[in-house]
Amino acid sequence: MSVRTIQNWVGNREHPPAKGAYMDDFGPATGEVIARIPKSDAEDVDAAVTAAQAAMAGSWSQSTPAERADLCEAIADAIESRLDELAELESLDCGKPITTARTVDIPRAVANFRFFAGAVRHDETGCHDMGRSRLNYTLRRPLGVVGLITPWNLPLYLLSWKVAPALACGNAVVAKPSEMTPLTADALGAIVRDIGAPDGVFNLVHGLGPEVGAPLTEHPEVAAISFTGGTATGARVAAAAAPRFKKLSLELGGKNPTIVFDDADLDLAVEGAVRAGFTNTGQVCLCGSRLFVQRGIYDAFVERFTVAVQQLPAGDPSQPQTRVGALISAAHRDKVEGYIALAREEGGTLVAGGGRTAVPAALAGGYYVEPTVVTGLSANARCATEEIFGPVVTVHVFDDEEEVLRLANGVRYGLSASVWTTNLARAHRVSAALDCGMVWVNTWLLRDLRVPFGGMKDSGVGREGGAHSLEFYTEQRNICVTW
Ligand code: NAD
Ligand code: 6OD
Repeated sequence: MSVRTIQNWVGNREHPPAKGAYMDDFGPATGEVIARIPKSDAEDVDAAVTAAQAAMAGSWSQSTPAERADLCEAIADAIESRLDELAELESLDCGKPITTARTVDIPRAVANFRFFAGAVRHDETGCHDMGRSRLNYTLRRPLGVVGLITPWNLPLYLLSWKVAPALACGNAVVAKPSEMTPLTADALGAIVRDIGAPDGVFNLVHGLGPEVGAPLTEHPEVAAISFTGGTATGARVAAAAAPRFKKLSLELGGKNPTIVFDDADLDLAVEGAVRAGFTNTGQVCLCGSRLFVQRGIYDAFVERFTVAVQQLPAGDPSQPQTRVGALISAAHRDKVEGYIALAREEGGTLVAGGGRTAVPAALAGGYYVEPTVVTGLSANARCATEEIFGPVVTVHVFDDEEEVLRLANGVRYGLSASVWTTNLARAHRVSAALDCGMVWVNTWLLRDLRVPFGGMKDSGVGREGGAHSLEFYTEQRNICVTW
């Protein structure tokens, strides 16, 4: 395979890094180098911010919501027309199953741009009539230059989840995608140029977190940082942004419970728990990696769940039937394998997986771990409370609502949960008592882009989606008029 070199995007032009340094991008399916990417630094961040500032000083600041909606729709159309190519790029860069990339990642990137085009077309702001010739009305104003920092697990899906509302609201963007999955972000740079977006509204700087993400966060001309990634990194970003009074959105890690009650529809619950546990090879912040099953159905459920997990087609991400692909890197595979070893030390029993997935010789250098199920661990064990972010689910028994709520809420994270029951009153009661930002009942990761998306505790601060994103990417100005 030929190894291509990509560049940063600054002012709609491919922009080599100032110091001329590059780094390797590895393909998780084979462990081979698939691209060379800029190893940028603060100088490159500066160039991108300057281009973004120039855009804000030019015609972009006079653009109307309808014009910006048209721009977002043009980006959506362009992504959609290149769906197969972008899905292949995402699968190659991320090691994710091609079917996941085709049916989830790229369609969602299209949906993000279309959704926020619609959102700004239909946006309404407040008007408060005080009577006696006194009136307040509220304007939304773009923030200016915004910094968007994203992770590797859903590269274009999560990047577009930030770029679309930022542009739709009239900001200029400096994006910093994960150094491990730069390729679809690069493609987005070309799309933005090709559709004729004004120079500088979308800029992209590749490189490492401390060398690009940190200077972007600290940059005095960047008004807001929207960050999605790990909790430890989020804390560093928050510490850098806070003294500069930047607007900050943090979407961080999770250790999400899947809770199955005795009265659940078993077929639905098994299928849902498998999907929640192993989608994207367990590398979704929302994955249900702690499975709590009520005692009355525990044995039957675990048996069916284990068989279903063992039957998951795992291995070559390029095969359409594959459901569990490669992990993102050798270091991440080592981390996941470390947790599997720890599960044994902590007294767990591996009832499925635990080893490396058997793959063809051509993929021998790739980063594969079998879908793994662990039973018999205390719900307080490290494997059951720390984020593993891989294809590993721990299963625990519980007796009643009070116990499962205590266990489910007993971790530092609070992102999401799924609850499986046919008792409607219980569904509402338990959902209201869970300490997390999102609860799915008898489903998982069913997304409506209008709803508040985000977590509490160590899973983040703030919400994305619908009006929440419009709120984040604008400054509201109240105007009080008398006459
Ligand atoms: P990460 O925190 O290592 O990296 C995320 C991004 O931050 C990358 O672009 C990275 O280069 C950058 N970065 C690293 N150090 C930085 C610094 N000092 N300043 C600024 N930026 C810096 O996370 P990851 O390994 O890429 O992603 C996996 C993590 O992301 C998991 O914990 C997962 O749960 C979380 N995640 C959360 C959500 C959510 O919506 N809550 C979504 C996806 C992933
Ligand atoms: O669906 C979304 O909007 C979203 N932000 C998903 C995040 C998944 C985390 O890995």
